[in-house]
Amino acid sequence: MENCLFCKIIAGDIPSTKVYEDEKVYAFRDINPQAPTHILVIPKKHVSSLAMIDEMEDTDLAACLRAVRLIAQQEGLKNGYRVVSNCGPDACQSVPHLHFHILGGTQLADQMA
Ligand code: DGP
Repeated sequence: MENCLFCKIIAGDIPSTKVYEDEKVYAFRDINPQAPTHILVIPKKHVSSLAMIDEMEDTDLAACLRAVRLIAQQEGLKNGYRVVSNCGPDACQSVPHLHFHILGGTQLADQMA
């Protein structure tokens, strides 16, 4: 998708610190980490948010969630981690390309909002 920041990251037009990639998924470190481990997992096929998943193949969505588990293992998040997908303005979604935040490496706040 033209003018999509995360599509440009997938294409390599904007640099990122890659932690995982397969044919359906790309994952990289968040530029503004909110935990010692903060990774973004995104589908390579553009979809703007979870609100639009009917536009996605189930296999692409499943690949993202399987990648989350693999990355958590790779990052040594043995004591747990949080997975967040901000969806729309009330959730302060700032990049309109579906992404799953993996947050971990410390005791996270009990409150989520
Ligand atoms: P959200 O607010 O849920 O839409 O999260 C978007 C995240 O994307 C936010 O935590 C910061 C991150 N981000 C924005 N621009 C870049 C970038 O150019 N590179 C990287 N690595 N992360 C970015």
